[in-house]
Amino acid sequence: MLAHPPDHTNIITIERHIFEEQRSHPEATGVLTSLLYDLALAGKVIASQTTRGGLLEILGRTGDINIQGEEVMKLDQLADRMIYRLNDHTGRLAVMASEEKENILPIPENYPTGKYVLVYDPLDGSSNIDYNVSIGTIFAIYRRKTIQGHGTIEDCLQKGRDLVAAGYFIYGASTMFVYSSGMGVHGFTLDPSVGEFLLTHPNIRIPDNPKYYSVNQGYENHWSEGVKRFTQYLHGRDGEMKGLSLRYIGSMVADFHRNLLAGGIYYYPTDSKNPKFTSGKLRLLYECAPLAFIAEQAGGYGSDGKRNLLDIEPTSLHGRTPMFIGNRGLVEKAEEFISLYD
Ligand code: AFP
Repeated sequence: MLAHPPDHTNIITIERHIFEEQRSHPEATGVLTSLLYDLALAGKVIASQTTRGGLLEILGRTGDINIQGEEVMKLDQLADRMIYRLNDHTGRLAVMASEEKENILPIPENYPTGKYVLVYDPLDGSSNIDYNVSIGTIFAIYRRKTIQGHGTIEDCLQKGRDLVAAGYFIYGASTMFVYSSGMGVHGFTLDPSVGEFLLTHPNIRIPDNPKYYSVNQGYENHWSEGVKRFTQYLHGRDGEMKGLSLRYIGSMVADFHRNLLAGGIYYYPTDSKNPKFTSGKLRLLYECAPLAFIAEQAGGYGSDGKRNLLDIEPTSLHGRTPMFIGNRGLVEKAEEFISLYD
């Protein structure tokens, strides 16, 4: 017999954590708790598929018919479908919207609707899949604006300030689930041996002393004067600060997650030479607003270079915006350079 048996009371599963957060809201009905738990399940299923990424090459290519007579799906389509299917029948949602789909995703007629709205980017950084680099899923939950029945686009087009909860999964060396429902940011790591997310990073705060800046510096020639000068500032050229190290994965969830834990800034500014990205590349609804919510809950800040991303009202499902996110001081510095030089 062990002299000191392990103390299992210190092991906090995602279920226990979400439930305990709910208890501090006496008015809560438990619907949000269940919704977050549904998402945790979706994350586990997607994680199990991402680890099989390279096997598609030998087990079947996208578009092939597999042994069960089903079409082999790309991982991003699979993730998209998984999140939708796990949430379409629960009666918790009025409507969904996915970065993968042009229009809103209604709840099927034969299922009940609920009071929340889910918007998600099923697989962010998907161009990295073929190279076995970390990728992620981002989600955001709003309260519906319409009163009843099937939700509409109006329910989806809400500003980040109105978020009820947001989070992401990162599929990396381990799978993590990081979320906030407005009471700080908490990170869970999937223990694959028991198939459960366990609390490993309670109350995440962005460290005051940043270490990294993350940007695709290959586009530097296309940036505005303000963004160029801000980048030089990060290099420590004007002597005001010690230069930061550059780390850029090209999967925003992974870049954001590292900077959240280590301190730093991620940015994707406008690109004057690429007509597709003159208003930035990243989508306000699916990527920028949810991560800005997390950043703010962790003591950081997300901006489009001029204003708080959480205050921008989306006008379309797939609208893009420039984004600067991470340590508050650094993001405010970016705004300062942009207002001085652009
Ligand atoms: P993909 O999902 O098409 O790979 O795009 C990823 C992304 O939206 C974001 O996660 C990255 O940080 C950014 O684009 C990378 O874009 P660049 O390749 O232009 O640097």
